[in-house]
Amino acid sequence: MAETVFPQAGAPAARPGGPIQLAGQGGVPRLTLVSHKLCPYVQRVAIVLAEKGLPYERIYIDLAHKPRWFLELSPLGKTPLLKVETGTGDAHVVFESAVIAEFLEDVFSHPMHPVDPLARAGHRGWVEVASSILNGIARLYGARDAEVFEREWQGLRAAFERVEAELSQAGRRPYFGG
Ligand SMILES: N[C@@H](CCC(=O)N[C@@H](CS)C(=O)NCC(=O)O)C(=O)O
Repeated sequence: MAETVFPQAGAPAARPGGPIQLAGQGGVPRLTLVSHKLCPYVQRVAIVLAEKGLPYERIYIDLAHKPRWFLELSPLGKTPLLKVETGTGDAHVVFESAVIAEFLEDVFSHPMHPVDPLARAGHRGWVEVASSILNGIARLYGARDAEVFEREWQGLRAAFERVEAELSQAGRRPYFGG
């Protein structure tokens, strides 16, 4: 199944303009997000695409029956993947949600990271914390007994408290970048 996702009305217009130029780009590349309906890591990429106002194609796969073409493209067999076709016809695949987000940040306008290197490093660190929370949620859903569920729940609670404490610092609401 595939759908085309257009930027919301009022979203910033997409254009190349990040700190790094895509070789042979020839305009805005065609983007395809290979997705699974329940995957929160896919949503991380979808949020960055929406924030940057980038149109893209979204393809859904069944992770219980991974298509051969997907396994050939994805070294880890995981969603999301971002297919990037440049104006000159070159096709590339970027994998790992945080890496895809960094790629979009590098290449497109409307930066989401702060410019200051220390603040930027801090943002990247918290992205890792978010990944660890998402992994914890998956373990919670998959808990086989009450003991494991309780342990995972306690771990998540502590992690969310840590995030809340960080977010309560001046200039951090509603998002890490204010
Ligand atoms: N570190 C990866 C995690 C992605 C991930 O775990 N995706 C899950 C779906 S939400 C997946 O594809 N699982 C299939 C599998 O592990 O076989 C990322 O950030 O992209």
